[in-house]
Amino acid sequence: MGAWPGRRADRVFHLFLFLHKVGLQAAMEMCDLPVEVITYILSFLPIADRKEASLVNQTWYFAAQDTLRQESIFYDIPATSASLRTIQSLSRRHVSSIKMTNLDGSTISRDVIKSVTRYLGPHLRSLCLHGSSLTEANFAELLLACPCLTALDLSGCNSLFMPGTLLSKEEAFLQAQEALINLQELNLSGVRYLSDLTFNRLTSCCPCLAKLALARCHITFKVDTYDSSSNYNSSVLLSFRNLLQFLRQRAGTMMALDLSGTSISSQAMKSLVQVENLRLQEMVLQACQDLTNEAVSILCQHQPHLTLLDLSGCSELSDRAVLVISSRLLSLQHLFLRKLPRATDAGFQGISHLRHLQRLDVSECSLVSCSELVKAFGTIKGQPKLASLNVAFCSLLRVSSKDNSVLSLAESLSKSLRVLDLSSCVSITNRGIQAIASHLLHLTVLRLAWCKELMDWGLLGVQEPKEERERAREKDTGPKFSRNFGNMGFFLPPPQDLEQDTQILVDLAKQDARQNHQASLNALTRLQELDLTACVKLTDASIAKVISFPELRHLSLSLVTNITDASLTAIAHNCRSLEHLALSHCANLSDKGFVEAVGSLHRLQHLILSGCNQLTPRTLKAVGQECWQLKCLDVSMCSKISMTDIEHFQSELPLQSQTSIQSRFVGGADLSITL
Ligand SMILES: *[C@@H]1O[C@H](CO)[C@@H](O)[C@H](O)[C@H]1NC(C)=O
Ligand SMILES: *[C@@H]1O[C@H](CO)[C@@H](O)[C@H](O)[C@H]1NC(C)=O
Ligand SMILES: *[C@@H]1O[C@H](CO)[C@@H](O)[C@H](O)[C@H]1NC(C)=O
Ligand SMILES: *[C@@H]1O[C@H](CO)[C@@H](O)[C@H](O)[C@H]1NC(C)=O
Ligand SMILES: CC(=O)N[C@H]1CO[C@H](CO)[C@@H](O)[C@@H]1O
Repeated sequence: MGAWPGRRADRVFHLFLFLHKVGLQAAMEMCDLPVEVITYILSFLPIADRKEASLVNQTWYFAAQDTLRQESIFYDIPATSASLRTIQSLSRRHVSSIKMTNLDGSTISRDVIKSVTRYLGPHLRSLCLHGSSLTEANFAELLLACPCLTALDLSGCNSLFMPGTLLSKEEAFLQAQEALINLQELNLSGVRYLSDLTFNRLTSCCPCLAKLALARCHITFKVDTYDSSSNYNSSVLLSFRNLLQFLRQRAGTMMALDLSGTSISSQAMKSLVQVENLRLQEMVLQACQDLTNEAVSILCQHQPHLTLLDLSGCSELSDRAVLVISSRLLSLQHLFLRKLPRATDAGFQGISHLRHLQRLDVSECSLVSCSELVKAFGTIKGQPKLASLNVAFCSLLRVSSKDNSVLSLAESLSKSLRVLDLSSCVSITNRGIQAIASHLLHLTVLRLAWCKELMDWGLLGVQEPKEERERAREKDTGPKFSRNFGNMGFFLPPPQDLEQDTQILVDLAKQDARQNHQASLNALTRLQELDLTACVKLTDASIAKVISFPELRHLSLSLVTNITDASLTAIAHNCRSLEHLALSHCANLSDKGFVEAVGSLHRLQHLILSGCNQLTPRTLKAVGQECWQLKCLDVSMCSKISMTDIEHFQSELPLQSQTSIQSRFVGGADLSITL
């Protein structure tokens, strides 16, 4: 109970912080605002804050409920007895989307299902049962109670399909027909026992189906060589022929298909995309190992209206596929091309033609260089819509002297970009970061892990210190750089003599004006996630100063080994929304820092401290006392914390707490024994 005042103060603090931001100091001073006003104010807050605010007192609870109801939030309901009370309280909110994963045959699972059918069923629109061991009886009970379902996720529900009798009884079939009449989305991913027969029975209850996921289902793509007539209604196999037949019947309504992890061939693709009247908007084909450039080309030719395409992990694809996409799919809004080991920069030359693109993921394409890609996006004309760009781990380092692609990227996407992942783009320089901080003011997520060249002056938004420039020059035995070089490189400098190259010097002069933009990272006031993992050159000088973001939820400074308690306490004080904090191998952090910091970090859910060797049970104690919402604590490899300390910490946690603790190799345990 003693904890309550602090908790409440923290919540109120957040609201006040927000009020302050929107300039409503006057409102702050008035204690009793009308509910309508509180509702209005809360509607500006992120969902997590609203949930928190709803716990302050009754007035705030009602105010927050009104705003929460309007959102489609997925509520996670684990199969535990603690859920039973939650379910009852959720019923008052008319919750429409829930996730009940891993239900099994236990009494508690059955109670949870009963409770859901009773309290939530009438309002449910979206029901996820991923990985549950349901019986047909459980399933029928749930369906019967949910007359308004529009989305049903049965992914991994193998026990439901294994007997092969699903909906074979007429009564069950008629009930399902009634319950699923409005169903638009069906997820059957990972169901190993799906057969033509069960698939046909289930889908025939869903006349409005528009989105179908069959990822990792065992679909037989072989065109039947013998007896072709009897092969539709197989009770043991799910055949491509049957699926094709289904698509022919539903061509007018089907809009999205997920066939990830299947062995779809060019031949099969050809038949699929040419189904008469089929106009797909979304196609997901992750990790289809047999998918060829030819198949992608056929897809692009016959389904030019796609707005979402995911070909991540299709290892056969090369530049040809990527070029076809950017020349044909001009309506694309979301393109995911992660992990294409054969794709190179040449494939992405036309990518800026995709004017409607909102999200692009090309991470982990190991032959693609992030500077080239960044350049392609810097040339977008008109009003780009790109909101999310992920070029993480595009590791090929290609550096060009005139390269100011980060600046042009930042300038051209300044209005649209929200998410930028440059993890492991080791060629990004301090000037590049300053360009980001000057222009991309809408960023909510910025990932710069392993960008090892980043230094304090880059984050602080100041000129490169003279000594460093000189030290760098001394180190360079070969070529000399022009005096201004430190000001121009957005990527690392090339090994060539710039002073010989008059053209470059002219360019330099032109750019000078633009380069006066020097903002501190702190200008990105909307950041919710910042990853600086392994930016090893950063120290307290920048970290303690610039990491001050009221909405920051995720922060990683793991392997930023030089930071000390000064950074930790400053961050705790300036980023009170933190939920995930990773500080592994920050060995200079001490108990003193944590004892002080955790007092401001009441929202922490995940705290990663592995390899912080100075920490003792004092830190555990402070964390246990202050971080009530902690779900995961990692103190692996902390040599001064023993297994006994951890057991003690666990025993002090409240009973209903579900904190999981990672503690491998604690207390300097001998690896050979613990392994
Ligand atoms: C609810 O809490 C807020 C913030 O602490 C306070 O201003 C308000 O008076 C409280 N309302 C009631 C009814 O206690
Ligand atoms: C289907 O379920 C899987 C989980 O197995 C999930 O990863 C996937 O995103 C879901 N697909 C859709 C379209 O909801
Ligand atoms: C499968 O069998 C059912 C009844 O057994 C029949 O109504 C349906 O038309 C068959 N489907 C196909 C595609 O032949
Ligand atoms: C960071 O710490 C290492 C030793 O841990 C030291 O060698 C290095 O000079 C420090 N770097 C800075 C920028 O302080
Ligand atoms: C800034 C600072 O205190 N750095 C120290 C971090 O820890 C290493 C070794 O533990 C010291 O060498 C550094 O001086």
